[in-house]
Amino acid sequence: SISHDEIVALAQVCPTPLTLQQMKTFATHGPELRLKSAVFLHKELQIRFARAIVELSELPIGLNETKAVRMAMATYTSHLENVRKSKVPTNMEEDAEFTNMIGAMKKEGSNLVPLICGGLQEVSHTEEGRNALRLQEIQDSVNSHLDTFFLSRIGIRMLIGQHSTDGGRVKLCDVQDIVKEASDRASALCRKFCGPPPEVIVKVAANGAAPFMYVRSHLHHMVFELLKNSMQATVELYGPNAKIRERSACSPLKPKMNHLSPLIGFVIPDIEHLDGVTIFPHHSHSLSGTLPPITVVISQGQEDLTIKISDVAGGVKRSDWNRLFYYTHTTSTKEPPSSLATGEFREHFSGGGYGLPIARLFARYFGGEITFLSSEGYGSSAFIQAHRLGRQTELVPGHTNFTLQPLKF
Ligand code: W6P
Repeated sequence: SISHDEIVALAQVCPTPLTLQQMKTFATHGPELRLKSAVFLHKELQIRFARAIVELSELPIGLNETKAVRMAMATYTSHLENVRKSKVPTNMEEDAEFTNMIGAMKKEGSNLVPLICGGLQEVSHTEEGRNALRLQEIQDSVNSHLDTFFLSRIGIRMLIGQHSTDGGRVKLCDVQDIVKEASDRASALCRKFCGPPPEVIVKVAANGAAPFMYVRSHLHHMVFELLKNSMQATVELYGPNAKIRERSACSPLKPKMNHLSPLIGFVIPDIEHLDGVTIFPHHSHSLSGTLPPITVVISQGQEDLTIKISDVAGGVKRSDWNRLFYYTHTTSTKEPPSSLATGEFREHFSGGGYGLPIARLFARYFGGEITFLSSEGYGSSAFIQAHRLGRQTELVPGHTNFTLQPLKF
């Protein structure tokens, strides 16, 4: 089997990032390119597995020593060994075999995110870990190490998926349809665990419907995670069990200033009488329990597709913004009912709060970004931005030169 030194040496070989367009070409131009793709992957996957193993071995505050991370390292090591001892495909039959093998590896690696985040939970519950994570610098370091590893993982899974899915996973996307699907899924989860969901109003700019090449599941995940968060925040503020109602019930002239009401009209009651000032959300939302909607705007320009997702759920204070993207973050402020403390609820709403950091990695993987902003005391907006043209290379940790490398076919 492969030695530690051999893994470290392999990890030092520079990975070769592909562009969306190159991935598309590989997957859609017949048997000859398919074989080239297999040959490329045979070499490239070894490098990327090796890098991923080294990244796992370097996880700080003892995370690398946890059972979960050791299991992940063992999985990747076995994948690396199996690719290494497999034959470089020279015909379609051998390619089929190779494709089966790497497809099985992708399957085996499916639960790695919850596995490793479980390891992080474990560390954070030890006295040492808890103390370490209290320091912002350590928290940030853990987070950026995990970002690096999970980004590598996205790249590996993308390459495998692209080779083993008919026609590849890079496709022209109907963004409006993706938003609709993500919105339906988020609404159903919200209804199940938080309460009746707010309406989602989708606006498509004139150019928003232009052709857009991307990986549908990546975009879906980004929109879904952000909508879920906006919905949960909206329901917690305005829904049937909202805390705000208790506050609204007290005299508007004596607001509790220790926690500023998100309803400006409540803190400064007379503002409603000012000409030209629109107050939204209105008092009535908090009094009647109706939910202010979430707004999604889809637009495209020369370079970017942007999806802006806005709620009026009171906002998040700026010192908490970073925390939204921590793997240790729990999105829920209140304890979940104990019957819901595990499983699907936890996965989506409390303690399983790694949906947002992973969503941001999906955006970054092809050179995009997720930016969170908040008008504190009013609401939040998140921007998903993705390059339109598919010329952007993958972001692959360890690859320092991000300019396009010509691939010879
Ligand atoms: C909030 C908290 C949050 C996180 C992510 C996206 C939107 C929102 N809105 O209040």
